Amino acid sequence: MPVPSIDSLPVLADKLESSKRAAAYRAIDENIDFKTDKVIGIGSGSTVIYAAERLGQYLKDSEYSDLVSEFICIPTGFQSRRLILDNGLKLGSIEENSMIDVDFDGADEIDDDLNLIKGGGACLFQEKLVSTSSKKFIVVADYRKKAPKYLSTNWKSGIPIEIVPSAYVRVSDDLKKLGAKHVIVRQGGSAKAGPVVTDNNNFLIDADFGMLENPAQLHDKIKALVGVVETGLFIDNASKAYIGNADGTVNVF
Ligand code: ABF
Repeated sequence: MPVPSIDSLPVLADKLESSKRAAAYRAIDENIDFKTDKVIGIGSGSTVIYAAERLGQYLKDSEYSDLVSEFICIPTGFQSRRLILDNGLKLGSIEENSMIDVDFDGADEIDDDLNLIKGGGACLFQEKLVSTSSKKFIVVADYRKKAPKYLSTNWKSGIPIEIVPSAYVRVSDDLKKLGAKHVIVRQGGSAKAGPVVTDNNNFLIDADFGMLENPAQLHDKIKALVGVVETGLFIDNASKAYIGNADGTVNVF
């Protein structure tokens, strides 16, 4: 079955979903070299669902199927493992494929310099491992994710930071000394659930630092704290961002 052209797709009733689909489909169409790329990173979140779906469409197209069936897809967590398998793609591991050709992943916020906040889905460590192991890192997002200029942690839950569980008090105190206005250890769905535990058996802290005029410097300071595994600030890492609009058009930054 030939890959449906983006222009011929049925309109989705939900504008947000349309924007996510348009961004992800175009990102796949424009950033994979089907002849030379072999290892593909598949990130997490609701936008990357459409990236995996698009790759699944290429897999069913006789012109591409032999090449796509050989692609090895590297996940960033449980959800993306399922996305890869559910779309008929070959699941691989970063242990066996430490050099990735192109990675597709979502973001919580994107600034003018393509610095990102990620980690709302609690997979930030694997997402950073995969994106920084990739020759190209393509961000796919809807229109709500573009910051006017700078990243700002006020409107949402802050900068996600993965930490060693026993260090949560110490890191929380140190983050406040660095200027965080609010610091919370992310909790599970119910009052009884306790802290969210990542795939690496760590906790997550969400730290509100307001507007981030120098995210690189803040990342370095947070990363240097004892107990911090990784931050959700992705600095100088993204190659391009595909941001879908409500009308189905896409802006590429
Ligand atoms: C993951 O999914 C996270 O890093 C980020 O928090 C989130 C983006 O999700 P969505 O595509 O649902 O907006 O990539």
